[in-house]
Amino acid sequence: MDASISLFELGWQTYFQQQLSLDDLEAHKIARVCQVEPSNYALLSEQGLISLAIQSSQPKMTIGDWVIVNSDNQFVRKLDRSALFNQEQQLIASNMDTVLIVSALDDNFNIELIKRYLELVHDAEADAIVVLTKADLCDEAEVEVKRDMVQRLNPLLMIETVNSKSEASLDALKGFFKKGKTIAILGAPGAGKSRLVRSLIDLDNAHTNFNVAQDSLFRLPNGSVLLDSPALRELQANEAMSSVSGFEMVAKLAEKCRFNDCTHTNEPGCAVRKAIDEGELEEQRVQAFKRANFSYDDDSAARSKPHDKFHRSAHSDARARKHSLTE
Ligand SMILES: Nc1nc2c(ncn2[C@@H]2O[C@H](COP(=O)(O)OP(=O)(O)OP(=O)(O)O)[C@@H](O)[C@H]2O)c(=O)[nH]1
Ligand SMILES: [Mg+2]
Ligand SMILES: [Zn+2]
Repeated sequence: MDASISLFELGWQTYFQQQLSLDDLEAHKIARVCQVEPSNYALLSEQGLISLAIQSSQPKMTIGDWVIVNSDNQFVRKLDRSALFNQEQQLIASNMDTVLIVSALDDNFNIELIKRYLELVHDAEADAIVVLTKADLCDEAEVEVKRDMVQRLNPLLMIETVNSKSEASLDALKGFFKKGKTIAILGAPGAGKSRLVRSLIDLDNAHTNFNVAQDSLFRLPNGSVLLDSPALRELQANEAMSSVSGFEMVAKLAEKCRFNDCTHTNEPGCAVRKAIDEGELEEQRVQAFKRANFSYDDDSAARSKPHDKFHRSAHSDARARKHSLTE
């Protein structure tokens, strides 16, 4: 354990500072959950690693949470969160400022999955940056088309294109990592997440991680913190799987439609409509499939109207307030 660790290096921000009482400042310790085990939490603090037994009297906590403990390392309280990923009552990660949504530009490019990840990030009340990887595997025109497709989801969305042949493309991203920011990553298997992290982490710096078993918090350049955990990896993989399998189902049915260019709206002999009518397929899935496949030609509605939800999210008052405190 690195003894010289400061709260700021762990991602501490004004938003949390403002929740402290005089007692906290004089007698208590501040720590951040970096690992959740079956019977205890591992907490990182300026005083080192703390093991906190999980008790039913405590609120449920997750990786990223800030916790106040007393001088005997007993739980005092959990600080309010600035962001939270949770699914079906399961807490997955908290207090991440920015989530990188990583997607490859090659044949695995999946606009529907990017959209789904954006929804998760929006619900978590964090900011999203879409990182499109493997630009070296597509020609420039294709990169532009795919990039536009993502931008259409939200005109204010930050998008960075990177490729492993040119480290220069990472500079824009690196510039974004500010001291005290906590970053998380979402992306399908093979999207290039590990490669991205490897190129972002300062390998010359021996203190890249916080030396905790099963590291969940890593140091990024400029003093930001990368939050990673098994639960987060499970979440991103599940989303990727359901997105792909849902699409495959629609694609398989579409092969059985009478017309090759069937739009699955009202054509006779449409196998997709039949499956919907018989309750075997959700209309939503089909709409998603169409958006992902035909959005250049026949989804003009989506083109002229940015996705309401993401659009709103960019202007959310609560978030504006929260972030203005941390700047
Ligand atoms: N050509 C090219 N290959 C890349 C790029 N980024 C990643 N790759 C390759 O894609 C493969 C998968 O990359 P990873 O970084 O392991 O992907 P990941 O998202 O961490 O995958 P999982 O850990 O399985 O979820 C590796 O063979 C990388 O070398 C890129 O920009 N260009
Ligand atoms: Mg990986
Ligand atoms: Zn059809």
